[in-house]
Amino acid sequence: MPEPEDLRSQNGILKVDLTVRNQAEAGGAIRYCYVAGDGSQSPTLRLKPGDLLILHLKNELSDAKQPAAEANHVHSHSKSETNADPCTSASMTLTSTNLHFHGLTVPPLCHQDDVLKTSIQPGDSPFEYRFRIPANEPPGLYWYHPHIHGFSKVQVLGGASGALIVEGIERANREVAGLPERVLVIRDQDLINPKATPSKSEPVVPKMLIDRDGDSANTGTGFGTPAKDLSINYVPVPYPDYPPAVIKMKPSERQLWRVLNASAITYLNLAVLFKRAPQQLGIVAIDGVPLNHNGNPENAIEWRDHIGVPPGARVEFIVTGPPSGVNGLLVTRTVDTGSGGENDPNRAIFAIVPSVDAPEPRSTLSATPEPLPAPTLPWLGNVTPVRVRKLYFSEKLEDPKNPLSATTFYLTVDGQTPAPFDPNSTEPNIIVKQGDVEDWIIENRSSELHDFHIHQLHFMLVGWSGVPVNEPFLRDTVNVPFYDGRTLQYPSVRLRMDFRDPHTVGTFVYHCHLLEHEDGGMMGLIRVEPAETRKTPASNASQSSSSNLPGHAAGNN
Ligand SMILES: [Cu+2]
Repeated sequence: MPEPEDLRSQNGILKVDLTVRNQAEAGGAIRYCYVAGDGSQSPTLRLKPGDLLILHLKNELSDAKQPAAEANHVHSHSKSETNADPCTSASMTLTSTNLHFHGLTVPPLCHQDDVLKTSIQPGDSPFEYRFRIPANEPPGLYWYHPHIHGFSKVQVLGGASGALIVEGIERANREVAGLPERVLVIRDQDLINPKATPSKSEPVVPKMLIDRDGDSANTGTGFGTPAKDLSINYVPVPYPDYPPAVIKMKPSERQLWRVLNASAITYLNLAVLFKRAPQQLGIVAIDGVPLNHNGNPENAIEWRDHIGVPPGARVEFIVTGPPSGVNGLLVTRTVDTGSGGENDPNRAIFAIVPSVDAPEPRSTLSATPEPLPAPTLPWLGNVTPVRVRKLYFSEKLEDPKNPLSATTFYLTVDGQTPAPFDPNSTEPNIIVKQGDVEDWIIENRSSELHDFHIHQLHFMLVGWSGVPVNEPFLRDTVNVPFYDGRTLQYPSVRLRMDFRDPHTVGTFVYHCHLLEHEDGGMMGLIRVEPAETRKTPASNASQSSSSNLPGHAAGNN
């Protein structure tokens, strides 16, 4: 199993040329990839806090139903029709693309991290992304992927994603200083063998059903046809036999594994097994933020023998490789996605083979790091929220009597009329003042898991279905449990949302990170207004009173 190539900033700058390409495979699946100027595929971008990223993105996507040469020919002809300004284009088609820098607190502006209006077409000249990694960005694993509403799933499922590392995790946590580090990008893709019969080693499961999204439905058994195949650093691990990829490690070596779930819809529940026995994994960071970001050194490592990772999330953990003579296995255990959810069964991802002459991973963390300065803002968990909002995930069948009819996906602010996300709407669902901290209760009224994500900021999980949890760390993506029809109240998460950073000012989105749900409308619009535009004290409490303020910083200026 290869590792993605590293592109590192030098003298405070990382200049990258990426071309996004796609191609139809023999079986009909369409694969997507970022190719860098040096030929590397979907490289890992590595920058230090404060560094400048200058990324030129060239769109060479075709509709991929025809041979590549012919497709290019077509697009060279259509060039003159597609020269709208990419900053205001808002064109959302199969061959449009853009980039979202998932987890980074950079402004939602064109050339930075706007996904509402920014759209690059085939034939456009290379589009420049240009921003600084904020000096206070926590060191850890972030990622980049396209975010064209309606077409996010097809591009990400096809493979359009890559890791971005804000360097210095060893400065935040001495426990990882000097460790070899390994970047593991887990993607999902359409089944390579959709008609295969189950492996003989699997128990027989009920006949495969199709869920509302058109994928293999949750069998509730841990076995059966998965909704999607997985790949690890682009090496597929296909159903039905899951022949694992292979990595070698020096016997009992400690490494930092930096895992990105870049799946479009697949939940992971990772474990490392030696002779079937789950091993202790030392989590040091979640969603790009070290666990001791709250200033508590005792919080530096959280030991677990399995780790749930929803689509879009990241987890970074210390793993000790198997001793000589013992092969290990990275697996994902089954995830119960609910009766309306996809089938995410147990499966192998890669085998770990101990070997004294195993090559070291591509990168090793500094053994003598300078400690990171303490955060300047008070810990989010110690801030009292200025208000509480409630939102809910829901789904509606077009024909309530027919469970196979089309489904509409909603993410609604309580009190507003449920409506799928409207890309033409300029009216935000939520208006917030920069500087505020709010609590959001996100309810799930549907029978499948949803995966709440908001751009531009991190939040803290402070409640789980009404029970305080006060996780002492931050996330940017969180699983919201499904409704099984048996509880008096809908399941929910309570999140402490952090709008204190001035980089959050502007208009951006929150959505379900199961991308077929996002594409289907499970997304909302939020505007964070600069602290100084407070009109009246009353506008704090009411969205409608402030909704007529002129838009700003929405990426269209
Ligand atoms: Cu969802």
